[in-house]
Amino acid sequence: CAHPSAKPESAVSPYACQRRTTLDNHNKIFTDALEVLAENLELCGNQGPSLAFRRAASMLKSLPAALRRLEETQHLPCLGEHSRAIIEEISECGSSSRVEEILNDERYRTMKFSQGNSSHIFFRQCKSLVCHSISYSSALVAGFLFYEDISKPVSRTEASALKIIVEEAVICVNPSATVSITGGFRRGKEFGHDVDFIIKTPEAGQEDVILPAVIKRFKSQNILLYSDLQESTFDLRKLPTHCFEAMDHFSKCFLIIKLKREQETDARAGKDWRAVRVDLVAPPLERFTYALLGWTGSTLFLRDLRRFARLERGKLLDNHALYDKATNTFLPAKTEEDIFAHLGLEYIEPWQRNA
Ligand code: DCP
Ligand code: MG
Repeated sequence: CAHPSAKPESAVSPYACQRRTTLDNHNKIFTDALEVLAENLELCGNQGPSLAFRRAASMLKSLPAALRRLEETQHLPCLGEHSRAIIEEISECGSSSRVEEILNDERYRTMKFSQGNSSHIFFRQCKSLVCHSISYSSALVAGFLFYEDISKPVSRTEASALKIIVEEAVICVNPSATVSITGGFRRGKEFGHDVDFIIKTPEAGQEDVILPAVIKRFKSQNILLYSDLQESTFDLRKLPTHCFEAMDHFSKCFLIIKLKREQETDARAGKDWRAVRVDLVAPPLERFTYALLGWTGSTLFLRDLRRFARLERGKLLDNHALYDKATNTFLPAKTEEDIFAHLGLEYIEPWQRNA
């Protein structure tokens, strides 16, 4: 990827945070193929090489129109030899033989089914939890118990129904707290693998007590199927942290919630609910904006935003803070616009962050 300032104003940036990526993908035929290649590498543990395909796909998703001729790729960033070859083959033959081979590969299909489907993040959590302590085997049990439900995509309607449930519980515990949807649904997606919420508490210290109280309430309502509460390990004195791809230190919980079905009922089991994965995060008020930006994603957008901050602006960004290395100061932000402004970036709306 070339230096962005070396490019003319109209050129596509190599950084996802300088591109507007809506869900309107005009190059799906290419991006689907590149993502299969990336996923296959990830399933084999080759995270590094897979990122090149992810970046190529992400760049193509931001284009305002479909690629018509191969020559159009000449001036585009983030395309290595491999990605170009795949695009060329698809342009000429309609498909890529390598991608077809992967899609038919028994190993890929098995791996994808066992950990690569929409519930893979949950299973990764289960695996790491079980490694740490035998008592956490309940995570694995819950994962299998509700496997069928949690591997099904969650719709926007279901997410809205959950927002009402979460909001009701949060307000009951603390009437001055507010709940916002983050993750893919904030970016306008119609479906997600879970529903992510961020809680804002105006009084200091409330962020540490609100989640246990909300969990208790869900339990008493008999809608809690599984909960893993992670207490805050956030320490202002330890900022800035230097592991920018890592998870944050805020108080959070990973839940499985029973959601009543509005229309159909599962006739076989006489079951009128489905299990849904829900994540709640409660940062301290003065960290809220950075946490909101981080939890809104997409993962690739945030990865590039942090990389851009570090490489192009000498600043460190994570879910907790924005730090200026030149002046050794933390940069305050009341809104997400403030963070983009500190980085000298045009503001990108949440629905344009689907990189
Ligand atoms: N995230 C984070 N720290 C965590 C967990 C998640 O910063 N401990 C970020 C990564 C994502 C966003 O929060 O950008 C939401 O995570 P998801 O895995 O739920 O991703 P999406 O919501 O984008 O995808 P999906 O629609 O599949 O749920
Ligand atoms: Mg999500």
